[in-house]
Amino acid sequence: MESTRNRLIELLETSNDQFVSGQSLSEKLNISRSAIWKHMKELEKDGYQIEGVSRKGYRIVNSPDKVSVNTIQWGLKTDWLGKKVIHKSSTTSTQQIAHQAANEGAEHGTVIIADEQTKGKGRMERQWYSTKNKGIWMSIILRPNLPPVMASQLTLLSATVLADAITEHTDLNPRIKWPNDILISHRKTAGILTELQAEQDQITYVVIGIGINVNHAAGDFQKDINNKATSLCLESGVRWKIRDLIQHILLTYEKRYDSFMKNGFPEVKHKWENYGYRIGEQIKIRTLHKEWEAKFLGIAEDGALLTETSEDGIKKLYSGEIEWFTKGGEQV
Ligand code: BTX
Repeated sequence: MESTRNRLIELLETSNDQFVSGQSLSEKLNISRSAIWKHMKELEKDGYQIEGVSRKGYRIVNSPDKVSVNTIQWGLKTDWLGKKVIHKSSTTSTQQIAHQAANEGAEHGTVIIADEQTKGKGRMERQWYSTKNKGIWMSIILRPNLPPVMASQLTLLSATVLADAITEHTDLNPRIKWPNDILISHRKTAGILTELQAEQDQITYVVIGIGINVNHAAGDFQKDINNKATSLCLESGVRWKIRDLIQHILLTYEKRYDSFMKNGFPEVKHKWENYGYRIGEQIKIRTLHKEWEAKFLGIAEDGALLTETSEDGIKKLYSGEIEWFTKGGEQV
C-alpha cells in the first residue's frame, strides 16, 4: 500500500506538471482505476492538491507543506534512511524520543521529527529554540559498526551533509564553524548534536540531532539569539517547504553515510575543509582548565581540530570550545 502510493507520487512528480492518464497509472502500478482514485483522495487528505480532468488524467498542482509520516515517506527515494518515521506535532526533544526508541530496539535509519520542541537540546545542556513549524527539528538513529571514538567523525559528516543539502536546495552559501555549526552570513542557521550509547569498543547506537532554522522571519527569534541566528528564509527571501528539504537532507545523508562507511573519512575531511569557516585564522581555544591562542589549520585525518602555535608546533585537539577574534560587524 505504502509503496504503491510512493510510486504513484513519483510518477506524478516526475511528469513535470503534465497530466498522467488514469489508464497509464493503473497499468504501471497494476491496480484498478478506482483504486487510483482512492489513493488520490488519501493524498489530498495529507495536503496534496491534485487536479483530475477527464480524458487527461491527474497531475499534482501543489505538494504539501505539512509534515507527517506520510508526507515525509511518500516520494522519499532512500533505501534505508527514513523507512521508519516517528512524527510529533509537539514534544520535549526529539533526542529524548530517539533514545527511548533506540533502547526499545528501533532500527538503523529511524527518523524522529517534531513540528515543535519545548525542551530542544544543544550541546553541553544548552538550549535549542525550536519554534513551531519554523524549522526542521529531527533526530536520526544510526547503528554503525564503529568504535565510539569515531562518533565525532559522524558529527563532521553530518555537518557536511547539511551544508551540501542547503547549498543544493537553496543556492545559499553555508559555512561550517568547527565542529558543527552551520553559518550563513556569519549567523547560526543550524546545529548538530551527536549523542551515543556504546559498549567498550562498539557503538550500540548514535542519535544525530539536527536543528535547522528554515522559515523564521525577522521577529521570530528569541531575544538572546536574535543577533546571532538566521534562517534560510531570511537569507534567501524564500519560504521553503520543510517537507521537501527534509527529504533532500535524508537522501543526501544516506548517500554520504554509505560512502563514509565504505571509503572512510578522507572524502568528509575534504568536504568539511571546503566549507570550513575561517580556516587559517588565529583562534582562542578554551578547555576546562586552560585557555590559549593558536592558528586554526583545518581538520586532521581522524577529524581532530588542527592548530599551530610557535611554541608547540602543530597539535590536534579533540574537544574544547574555540572562538575567533571578532572583526567589525561579525557576531560569531
Ligand atoms: P550548540 O550548543 O552548539 O548551540 C546552542 C546555542 O545556540 C544556544 O546556547 C544558543 O546560544 C544558540 N541557539 C539556540 N537555539 C538556536 C536556534 N534555533 N538558532 C540559532 N542559535 C540557537 C547545537 O548546540 C545543537 C543543536 C541541535 C538541535 C537539534 S533539534 C533536533 C534535536 N533535538 C534536540 O533536542 N536537539 C537536536
